[in-house]
Amino acid sequence: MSDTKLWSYYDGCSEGGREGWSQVQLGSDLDGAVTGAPGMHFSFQQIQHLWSQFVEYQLNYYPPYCELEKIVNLTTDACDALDGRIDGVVSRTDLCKLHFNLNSTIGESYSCSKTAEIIDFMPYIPAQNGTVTKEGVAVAQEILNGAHDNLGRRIYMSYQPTAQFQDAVTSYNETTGEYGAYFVEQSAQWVEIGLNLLTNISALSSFEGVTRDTFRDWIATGFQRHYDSLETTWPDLSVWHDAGRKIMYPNLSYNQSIAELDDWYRLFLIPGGAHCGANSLQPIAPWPETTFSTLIDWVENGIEPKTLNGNIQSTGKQQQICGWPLRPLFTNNGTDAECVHDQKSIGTWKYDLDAFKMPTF
Ligand SMILES: [Ca+2]
Repeated sequence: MSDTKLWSYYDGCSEGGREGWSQVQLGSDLDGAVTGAPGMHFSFQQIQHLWSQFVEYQLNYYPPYCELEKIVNLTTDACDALDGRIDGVVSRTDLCKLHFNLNSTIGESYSCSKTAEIIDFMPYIPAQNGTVTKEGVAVAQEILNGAHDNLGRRIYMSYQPTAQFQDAVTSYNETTGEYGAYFVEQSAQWVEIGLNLLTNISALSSFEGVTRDTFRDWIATGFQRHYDSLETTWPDLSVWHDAGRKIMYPNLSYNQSIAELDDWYRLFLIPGGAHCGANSLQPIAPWPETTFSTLIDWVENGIEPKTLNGNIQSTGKQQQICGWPLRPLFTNNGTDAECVHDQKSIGTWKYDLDAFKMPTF
């Protein structure tokens, strides 16, 4: 009888990423896990999906989606070179956040054919033409600023600049020719069923009576009620890690704790990627397609994944993706790729969710 070890792995993305984290946090017997774009922080994520619509409600402006897409494309154009290489890929959204002013997009013209060619999940919207308005930019800016409560304290972070404003999709009234609210269905149901405990299938359909504080309170309620199931932010991974240490390393500095984590945990942010797939708006961006074999090599053969291999689908070329906290930077007219440490950029990824008194790791 041989005593060959049977290895056990997990690989999933989005809700599958959250479920992978759930297994890790519960101390499963997995030897390794790939958890992409995990939908953990569940109570935050669901309410975040409603925030863009609430911004439009508060500012009383419902932009045609084409206007928001134009803002995204102009942002991509303006921030492309900040990473050192003009290739239509914004590899440094952190620098974009630090240096780009959305107001520069006001007055630029946009034109789109009907909805299906913009985004597949949207309701029918006819062809759209116009110019980017200051109202549209105000909506985009408020979304990117992230949710804050009535006193201006932060509730949650937002998407990186150049991300599509999918949560801000508006509906089109064929009778009046006007644009209006379009609720993200899963989140609208979450409020009524997950938080308000209505037993029939219902969904939020109006923001009447809702304030910024309501968003904070929705999150707090969801956090308390679903912490041991959907929230998936249990921070003590010591059972899984089997070394009696906490993931947060509370006695170490941020960069020291990252160095400790490097032994058994890596984070890779994919430049120009979309949610669990390549991004049609940035087609020359790398997408990791061999992550699972990289994990196996790390676990079984001790090959440390300092970078993650990315494949550029449109060209078939390879590009190495930097491991956090290092950030990509191209030099020598875009021909040489580096992974650099940039404390100011790292700072743009850290938030204090001071609207809450509970710990919000
Ligand atoms: Ca670029």
